[in-house]
Amino acid sequence: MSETLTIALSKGRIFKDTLPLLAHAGIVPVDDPETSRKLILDTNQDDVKLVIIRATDVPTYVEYGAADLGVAGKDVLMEHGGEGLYEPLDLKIARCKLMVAGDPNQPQRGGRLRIATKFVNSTRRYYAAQGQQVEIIKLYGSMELAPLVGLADRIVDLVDTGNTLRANGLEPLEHIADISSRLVVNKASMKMKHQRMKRFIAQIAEAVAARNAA
Ligand code: PRT
Ligand code: MG
Repeated sequence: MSETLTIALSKGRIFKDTLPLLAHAGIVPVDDPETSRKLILDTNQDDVKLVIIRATDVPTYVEYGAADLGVAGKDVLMEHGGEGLYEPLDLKIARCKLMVAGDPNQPQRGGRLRIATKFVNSTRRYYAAQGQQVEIIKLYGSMELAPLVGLADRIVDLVDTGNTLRANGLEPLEHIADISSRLVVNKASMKMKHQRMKRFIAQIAEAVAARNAA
């Protein structure tokens, strides 16, 4: 009897960078999510399916067992809170940094520093650890705009090359965390499908090691 595995992935860079790791475990999707409208993708293995969802929804699907496993950025996991999940493996893909950014020459408004971000929880924790009282403004995207139009003094966002910041006259100012994507695992699945899950995680771990040795 073979146990099925459902793996939650988001489109874009996480899907692209996870594909070679899955291939190492002998798993190849039948459809391409960038061109297919299917949300459940079959693979070459009858007992493995991929569900394609928003990056921020991956921890929720895995926590509730709608997927046995998933791949999520550490930024997303820090916001979600990791209690309901196992996080057995750093995949070392989709790497970037969570940073405070702004225009260092912009005159400070009086009062509390205002920070625009979609990473509200991580931002609150970061400034609380510094003992600094800040006002956090939740945005869902295009954070770089906020300082330009006087909505905020600073932003907290992911930075890779720094090109997006530079293009908007902003600079990285403070490093909050190094980010990479993690394999996350449903706790019940880990018990109920132990052998299958263990084998899959070992294969992915091997792929990560091989990739980073190359
Ligand atoms: O786009 P959507 O709203 O659907 O979801 P998402 O933005 O969460 O997904 P996606 O696929 O864009 O990102 C998935 C994961 O990739 C994130 O959760 C991170 O863990 C990781 N990652 C790695 C990044 C970046 N690098 C990155 N550079 N996610 C986003 N960016 C963005 C950043 O927000 C900024 O707008 O790219 C811009 C900065 O890039 P540079 O190179 O100009 O510095
Ligand atoms: Mg995006």
